[in-house]
Amino acid sequence: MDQSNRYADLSLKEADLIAGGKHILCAYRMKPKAGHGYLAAAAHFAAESSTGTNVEVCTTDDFTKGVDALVYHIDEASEDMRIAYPLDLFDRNMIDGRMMMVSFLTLTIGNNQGMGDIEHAKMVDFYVPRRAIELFDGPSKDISDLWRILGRPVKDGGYIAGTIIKPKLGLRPEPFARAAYEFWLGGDFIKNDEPQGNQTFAPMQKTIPLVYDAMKRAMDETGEAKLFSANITADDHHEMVARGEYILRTFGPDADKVAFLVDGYVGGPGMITTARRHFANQYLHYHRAGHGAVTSPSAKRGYTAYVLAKMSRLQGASGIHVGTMGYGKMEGDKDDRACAYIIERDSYTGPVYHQEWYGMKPTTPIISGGMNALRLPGFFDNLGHGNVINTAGGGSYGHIDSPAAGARSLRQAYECWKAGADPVDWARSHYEFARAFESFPQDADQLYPGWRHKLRPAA
Ligand code: CAP
Ligand code: MG
Repeated sequence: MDQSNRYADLSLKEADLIAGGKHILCAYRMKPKAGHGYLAAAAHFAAESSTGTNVEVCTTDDFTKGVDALVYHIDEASEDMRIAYPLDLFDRNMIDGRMMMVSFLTLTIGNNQGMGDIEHAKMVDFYVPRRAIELFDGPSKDISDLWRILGRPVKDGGYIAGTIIKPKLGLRPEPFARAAYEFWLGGDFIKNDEPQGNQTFAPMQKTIPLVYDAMKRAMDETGEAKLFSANITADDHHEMVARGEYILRTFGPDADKVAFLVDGYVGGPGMITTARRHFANQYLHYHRAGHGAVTSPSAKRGYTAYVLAKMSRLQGASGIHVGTMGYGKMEGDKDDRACAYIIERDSYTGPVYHQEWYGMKPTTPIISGGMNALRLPGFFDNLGHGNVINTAGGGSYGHIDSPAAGARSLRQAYECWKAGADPVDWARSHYEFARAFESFPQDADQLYPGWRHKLRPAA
């Protein structure tokens, strides 16, 4: 059934919809199944994403039609389909009237992901009006809170050198805490790896006290504040709360140095909001493990990493992994810097829409995945700044001298980039950075050909 007379209005102007402030706009790459007209398929997509189904129903009244989602732009050649969703479509909390991300997802990336007349559809950008910015939680803490704790300027406080306790799983409490201590002797920030929690071989109630003791000893020895991002991901809201409260009790006077890690893609918006609202005083670290299922360029459905990052800021993530933009081990390329810009700036034009954030706190780009000191200078060149959290697991625990040396090599890489220095020249006067060349020789050969004879002058 062609529903385009109801769920499409190509006379609508995007600028008018934005000026009106009453719609969330979504842009998709959509291809209909063979034999289906583009506009008819798009209209059905909008129907299923708002007030309709595949047939007219007798219960529809004029008010219903007033909250129809409307296709307002299509370009079949580029598979560009844009839909205007009235703000009133989206569910609101009974307790405080706020908007919720699960409603955005269930409508804009819900049933429409499996329709019989749609080959595929993937959201590539969305726009929210000012009222939506006012109604989503947004971050309660941001990187400036971490810089303050680290004794840095709260504006442009710079690079936070971090790691992930590796191996990903298998360390019992004592070796886990030792790994943390050894990194903190040189670095700023440690996160649980995304699957680490309360495994039977490393019960949280044994591991966390030892990690706190390691933090205190490292802070005493270095005279520097240290940060720990503790994983509180769990299916049950009460379990998450119990974990978070236990960790804060254990860290006691240093609880401000604890961030909470949540595996937000697999856990979903509810888990993020549990952490955001129950622990509003803690930095909320959104890990996106699993996102590749929908965000990978090879995925034709779901939404892009850019959309994921933008959604995370609305939900209140203090920081989210945005990939390594082609410099690390995960999929990505230089243009993924847009995922950083949309969450850290107050105004940015993405692939389709310009977005103003009206002062909503920024979400920190968290850079992770196969990074080490050698890969960082090129990364910073591409991004254009170093106001990020970088977590390098292999890049720290794979350094041939020690995790602390790995940490120092990361910071020296950042200082090298800030100084605009040639990394091989810089390595001559920065020992741990030089030793990163020896630690990761394949990277060194690829990134800095001829480094050996420059760094190891003939004896
Ligand atoms: C990195 C990491 C992160 C990935 C996540 C891992 O470890 O801990 O989870 O970076 O990817 O488990 O692979 P390494 P992304 O530093 O040892 O690679 O940040 O793209 O979401
Ligand atoms: Mg990991």
